[in-house]
Amino acid sequence: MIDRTRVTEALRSHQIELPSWAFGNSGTRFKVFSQPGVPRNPFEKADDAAQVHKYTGVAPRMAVHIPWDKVDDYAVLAAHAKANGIEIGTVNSNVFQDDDYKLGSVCNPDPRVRRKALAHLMECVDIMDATGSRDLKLWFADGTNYPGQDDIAARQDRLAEALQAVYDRLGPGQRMLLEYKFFEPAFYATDVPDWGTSLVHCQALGEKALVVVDTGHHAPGTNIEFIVAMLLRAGKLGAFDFNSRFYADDDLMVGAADPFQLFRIMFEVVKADALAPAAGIAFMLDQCHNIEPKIPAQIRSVMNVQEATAKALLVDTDVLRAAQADGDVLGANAVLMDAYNTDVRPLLGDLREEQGLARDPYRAYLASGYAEKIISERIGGTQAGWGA
Ligand code: RM4
Ligand code: MN
Repeated sequence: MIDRTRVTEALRSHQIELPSWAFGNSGTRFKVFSQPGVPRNPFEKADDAAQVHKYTGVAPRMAVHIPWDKVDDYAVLAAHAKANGIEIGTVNSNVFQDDDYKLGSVCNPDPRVRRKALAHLMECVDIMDATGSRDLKLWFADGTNYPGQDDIAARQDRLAEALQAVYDRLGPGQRMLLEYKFFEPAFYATDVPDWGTSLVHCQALGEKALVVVDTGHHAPGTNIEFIVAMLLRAGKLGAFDFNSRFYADDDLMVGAADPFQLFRIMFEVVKADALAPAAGIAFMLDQCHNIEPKIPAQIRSVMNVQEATAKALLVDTDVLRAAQADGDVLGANAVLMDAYNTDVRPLLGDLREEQGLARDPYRAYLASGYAEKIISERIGGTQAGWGA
């Protein structure tokens, strides 16, 4: 029997972090389509992120990306977020949008470029000190396009050296999260292409270094929940970057391409009792909304994660374990599918209502008039976007 109180309590404690860049203009290398009302600075991004939290009740943090979210005083930005009911979350470094980084950042063969990249990573830790952020997220576009272009092993040594320097700079309570991506922008050998590479570096560094699983950063057909189970088992899962993709990394809304996969991932998390904030896993969205309106897309994404999580919590693990022990292949599979096929929207609606929220955050936001308000108010200035 499923204990409904346990399910709702778990859902209430689950938190999802929003990416500041989801609120700015974005696109492909072919075209960025601008949308009216898009934020012009990190403060307005925080205002929009706060709307997502206001209607969902489970998204109390916004991650920032440096330099896209560069401000003069990060404590002021943190205070602005706080006044709107949210906090500044993970600090994302950006060592991929400078001409100097053509051949890589911390893995670059040129020591001058490596020093420049490292200085940026250190600056990100300074920002964490000012915002009170716990996590530094590292994603490197480093890699090579042609065999022989650079020495694969030497690049790993340079990477390890930079990671160690950042690790040593972390203050108490701060962590670093190393993200992997199998290809793009590098097309031959990415320097952190997979969870194995990330894990090896994190294990060498110590307990403050953890792996990030970006769901869009795997080859088609990869069993992501297996990776999640392995990292949880090793105590090395630090965060998720949720999104979905049909082909390459497109940062589509999480749960849009494969809600069943998202359920399977969340089931591993639930089984490991790793849902609550105390477990130390940051459940972040890493998405861009190129053609759809941004705030509603973030709300929809949060709802998608909640729905997958609710279904994962509904798996009758006692019955499942018994079926597994009996070697009842179909019975065990049916337990999982029963949970997955449950319509959890009424349950989530009840939960929101108990918290004084609308049953459907998406519709409540649309009816609120906020979208019309920002379109009329945010006139002039430069809209935030990639590289801004
Ligand atoms: C990268 C990676 C990072 C994100 C940037 C915007 O592909 O996923 O997590 O910060 O994109
Ligand atoms: Mn990511």
